[in-house]
Amino acid sequence: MKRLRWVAGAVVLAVLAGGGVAAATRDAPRPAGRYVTDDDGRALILHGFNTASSAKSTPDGLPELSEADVEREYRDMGTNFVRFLLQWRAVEPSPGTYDMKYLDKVAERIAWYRTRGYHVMLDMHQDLWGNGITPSKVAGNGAPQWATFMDGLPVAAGQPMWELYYLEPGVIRAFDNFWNTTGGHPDLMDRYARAWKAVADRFKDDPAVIGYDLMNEPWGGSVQGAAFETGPLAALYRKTIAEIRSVDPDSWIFLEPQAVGVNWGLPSALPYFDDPRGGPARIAFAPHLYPLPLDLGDDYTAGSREWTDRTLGWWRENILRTAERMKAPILLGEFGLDMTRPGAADLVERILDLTDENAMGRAYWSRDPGSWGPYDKGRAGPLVGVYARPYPRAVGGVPVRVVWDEKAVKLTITFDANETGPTEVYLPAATFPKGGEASLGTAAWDAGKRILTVTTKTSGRLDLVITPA
Ligand code: IDC
Repeated sequence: MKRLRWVAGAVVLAVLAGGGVAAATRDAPRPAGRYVTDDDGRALILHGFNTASSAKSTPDGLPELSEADVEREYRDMGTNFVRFLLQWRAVEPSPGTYDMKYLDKVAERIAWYRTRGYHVMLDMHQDLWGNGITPSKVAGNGAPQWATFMDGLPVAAGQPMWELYYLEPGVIRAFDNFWNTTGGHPDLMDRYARAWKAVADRFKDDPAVIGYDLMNEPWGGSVQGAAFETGPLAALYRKTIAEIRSVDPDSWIFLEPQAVGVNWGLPSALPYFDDPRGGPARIAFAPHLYPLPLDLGDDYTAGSREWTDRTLGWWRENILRTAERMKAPILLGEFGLDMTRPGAADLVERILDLTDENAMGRAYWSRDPGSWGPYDKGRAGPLVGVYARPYPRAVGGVPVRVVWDEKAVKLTITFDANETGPTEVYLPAATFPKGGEASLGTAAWDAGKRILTVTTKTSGRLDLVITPA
């Protein structure tokens, strides 16, 4: 039965993706060649976690997280990035009133990351619109109650997967009212954009905050696909970009496509967005990746592994094509699965290889304790070993590709050097117990942080090879 379901799902996906696949073989796009950069202009390879799903349901909207948790994460995996969940309900508890105490508590958590050299992206998270969706056990989160208008339409409880609630009339109506498809609530998108202005105003000078992910997994309600992405979603993004830029010219703005379909590898229609900042644009594309066979309950094994690998190929081609249109660097904002299932560690490695080969950043879903996360009941699970992987955190040039050859214990970073600064490489204890040696330039090893800083010549294409010391 399960097998039948994924076969059916895969066939639907193949038919839907047909156009994209054909186009992909005709003119495969080249890797994005655009990067999120730090203040010196070095390209950043962002490697980290979504933190955390718990923020969806805590009364104060903060994730269940301590500074010791951040310390442990760095010690165990050397991450340099966090996609930190915010909740609109906590930012703006009543219309036009922004909760500065909440933002101060967020700032306190950002400081835990800042002292350890992390970059923080703030993610205005939502699933199924908001906590005000009834019945409450459907796991809606994000939007405040005052912005939730279901117009008396029902939501049937007891769906087998949380995503299926997106198809319930009450949830669809809440979105239709937000996008003002109904014509009844022209103010809600402006409120959302101004809530972002308040957040940006609070964090614009925090050096650890790299940018803002404007909306998690946008859902169009009764307007779907290209009509949604080029219509109401693009309108919301333009409004929000303008509000943010009125106070913060420098932070990166991360835009997500419609989640349904694109998460499975289908093309997105998200258009190019102008960045009114003066200077090079700082707009990035931040899609998610959840292959359909796994969504349908299969594992990364046998026939479903083959379909999942095809999905990864489509996803890559379609994401690169959209990023090319948007002239934007790419961050994989979410991927993840139950790590206790067969093949799970292989899939995570495969996705880390894919993002390395295209020098994209990535954030695993999620940092929460449990079978998906790195730790369960306080103990490190299989994800920790896979995620503790050598990678260049910052590159003094434009990365072309990163290849981690685990068998040969060799990390190769190909990049076009520029004058932005040294390249910093994280080297985990398991594979580089005494640190690393660099094939080029001069290297300095920080044993405490497990970072090799390599200064190379400042121009030309380089293959920097790191092997164990
Ligand atoms: C999931 C949580 C789960 C929760 C559900 C609804 O893991 O505990 O019940 O959200 O709030 C996404 C979403 C992300 C999901 C994640 C995994 O962005 O919020 O978290 N996922 O299902 N998109 C695809 C998968």
